[in-house]
Amino acid sequence: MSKCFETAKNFYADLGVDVEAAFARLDKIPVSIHCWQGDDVNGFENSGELDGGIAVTGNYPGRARNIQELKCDIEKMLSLVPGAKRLNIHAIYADTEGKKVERNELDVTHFASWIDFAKKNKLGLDFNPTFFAHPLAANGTLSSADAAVRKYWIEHAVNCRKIGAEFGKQLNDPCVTNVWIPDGFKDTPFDRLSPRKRLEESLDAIFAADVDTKYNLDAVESKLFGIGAESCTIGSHEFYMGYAVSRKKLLCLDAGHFHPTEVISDKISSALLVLDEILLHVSRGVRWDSDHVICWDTELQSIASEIIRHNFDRRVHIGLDYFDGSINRISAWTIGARNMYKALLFALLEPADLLRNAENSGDFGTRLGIMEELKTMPFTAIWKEYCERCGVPSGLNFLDEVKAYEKNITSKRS
Ligand code: RNT
Ligand code: ZN
Repeated sequence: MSKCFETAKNFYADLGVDVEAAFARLDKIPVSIHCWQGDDVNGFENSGELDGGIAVTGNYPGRARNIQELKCDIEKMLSLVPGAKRLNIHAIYADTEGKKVERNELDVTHFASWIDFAKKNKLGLDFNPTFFAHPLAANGTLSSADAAVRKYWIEHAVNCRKIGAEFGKQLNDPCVTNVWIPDGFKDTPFDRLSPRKRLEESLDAIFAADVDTKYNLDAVESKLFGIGAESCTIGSHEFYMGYAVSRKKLLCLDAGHFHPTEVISDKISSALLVLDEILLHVSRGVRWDSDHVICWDTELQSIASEIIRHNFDRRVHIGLDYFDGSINRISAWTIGARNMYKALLFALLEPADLLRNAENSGDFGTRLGIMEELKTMPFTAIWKEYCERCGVPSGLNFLDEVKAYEKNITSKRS
């Protein structure tokens, strides 16, 4: 234990904050890290370009080209990130050993190697049906006017819920299976209602299939707009908020899926008044849903603080969702994930009693004073100690590891 840590701990103790208790609580808050930062949301189907209104920009060399490379990269990234971790995968990451398997024919056998990987690395698994990068997704999926198209995607989603339940069962840790669809219109539609009715019907059909909620939790993700769907997104916030509340599903709030000045940190407390649990896709939009690597900025801190202040540790499932192909992907992944834990730790070090008392007595000057003072507290020493206890690099030395890995592994990929 470093002298710096001891001193820092005392600074926090003076405010009534127990650093050891903060560490113990953080150890139990899992963050679900997405697999798709490693390969620009490509997956292994080779079915074509990424579409659905999402885009990865940049062509930094070294993208994982197959499942072995991706798993190797994930393990590298995990070794650089402290805390309890889960892994979030998409249906397009099925391990079909080179065989073409239609998405409505996927089953858990195609993910057996991911279950082994999760066991080996002591990870819970989360899952997503993939409703994009597929010829049948060109004109809508679950809201399509074509019944055959809807049927295909309903079957895919049902399969994915069953796969999710198998993950939950085999890992003895429930899986969150999240539905996001890209459906929408580039130009102003005449009828916004009919596609929404069809989406509602399709979702009801998907969730009618009997899947054990002990092992699989269903989430639905809203969006404001996507590229090529600028004028109307069928699965809007209002649509899914109503759907999640009326069907008792998890609502997924993605930080990049709202108007640029709208923040999801402000939505958590309202959503949890009417929902048991929610899912977050922690991301960073820059002007649009650009999925930039998450920085330790005000909004990230506010998201973490909302969870910690109200003891939502179990009710908020924290997932990450960003993808940047313009910088070393392992650093992108690692920096974003470390920031999430950093924000959670910072939130855990708030003198909650002092702040609550100040607020409750109407002393907002004291509240502001404490909040500002916290920004110059010796947080670095606490963060470094937490990383060390987790056996991961505590500072910029994580970049040395990324560099060495790049030299020996990723730079050799063409
Ligand atoms: C798209 C959604 C969705 C995807 C992933 C890959 O805007 O955010 O969550 O990013 O499923
Ligand atoms: Zn998302």
